[in-house]
Amino acid sequence: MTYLRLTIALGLAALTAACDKKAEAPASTDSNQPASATSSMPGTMAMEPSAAAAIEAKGHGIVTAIDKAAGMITLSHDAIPEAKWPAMTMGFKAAPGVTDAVAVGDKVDFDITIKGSAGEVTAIHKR
Ligand SMILES: [Cu+2]
Repeated sequence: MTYLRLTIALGLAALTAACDKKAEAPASTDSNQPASATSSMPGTMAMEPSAAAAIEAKGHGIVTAIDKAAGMITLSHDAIPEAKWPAMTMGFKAAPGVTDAVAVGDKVDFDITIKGSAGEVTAIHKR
């Protein structure tokens, strides 16, 4: 009796151990990849370094178009070193408080939040 139970217990333990090893295998393969930070920061890792990093910056330029319905303002802006942007003309998301505050042709100073290649003008005023 005792032997039988022991055998069963050992057998279960061996099965469990085998399952554990199989379950661990993919994880250890992953950590071979250049994801050394993954183990210390599970979950947030993917978004951290690249896409989600928003940059707050100040800019100067001229309003070339305003689309209040779309919530967009187009600015011919000077270089923005914080985002490594050269001078260019581009559209930004803008809240009504921004699109209502200025007119096409105005020289403006503005605050922007930049994510990747897109930006939102969060404040603006005529120079
Ligand atoms: Cu730009």
